[in-house]
Amino acid sequence: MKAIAVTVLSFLTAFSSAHAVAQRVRVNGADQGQLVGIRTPNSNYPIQNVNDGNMACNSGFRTPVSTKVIDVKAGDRIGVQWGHVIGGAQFANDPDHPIAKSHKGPTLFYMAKVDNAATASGSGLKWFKVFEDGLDGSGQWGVDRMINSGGWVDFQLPSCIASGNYLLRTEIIALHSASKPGEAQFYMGCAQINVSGSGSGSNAQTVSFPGAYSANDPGILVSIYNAQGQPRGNGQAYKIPGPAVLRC
Ligand SMILES: *[C@@H]1O[C@H](CO)[C@@H](O)[C@H](O)[C@H]1NC(C)=O
Ligand SMILES: [Cu+2]
Repeated sequence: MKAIAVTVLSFLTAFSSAHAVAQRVRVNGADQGQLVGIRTPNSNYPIQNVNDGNMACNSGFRTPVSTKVIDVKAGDRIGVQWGHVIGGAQFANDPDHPIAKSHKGPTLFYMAKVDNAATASGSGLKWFKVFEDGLDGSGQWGVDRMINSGGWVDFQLPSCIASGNYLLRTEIIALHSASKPGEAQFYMGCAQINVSGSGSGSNAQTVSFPGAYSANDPGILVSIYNAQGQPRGNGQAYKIPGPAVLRC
């Protein structure tokens, strides 16, 4: 029964391309506009190789790429909105907007200091994690909460962040087929922000993209299905990939 349910699920998702792209930013609830201050790929397909050279910010961006750098303050609530395609839904009542419900997994944010967020490449940066939302005790995932919020994932910018330009990396890891190596799906995008505040910086643990993840990390090579075949976790705590979240 479980095997059948899982097979049908992966069959359906393989043919519906029910993926997503990050495409809007909001600051304390104020929507900055579609594709403003964020680099959004034309293709909504995931990256599946954790060593892909574009794991930081994705590639194949819709042009012209926004030159906007969004001003924020340390302590602000920053959100990014995901959608099935650029513009949101692909058609009226699109069941795969903001992403297919099968695509259970965590949502994450990382930041990296740059000189100029409008022009900085995502390569070679030192990223620290500022948010993660995985599996809760009721079997709901970060992706479920993202869907329930109309595609938005918000977090509070830590108060100790030093002022300056940053790339803000938003990520979803879809785990519906992740019991097989190389089948976890990574979706990401980078917003361009300028933080003002009196923070002195932090000694957060930093990682590289690619480099932060390994294909057999327990949160990447994992079955998320319970004995009934439901995607509510396998009975063990789900371990979100990457470093610990920065605490000020
Ligand atoms: C960043 O914000 C500060 C404080 O508002 C401002 O003085 C500075 O010009 C901004 N820098 C960029 C590159 O936007
Ligand atoms: Cu997909």
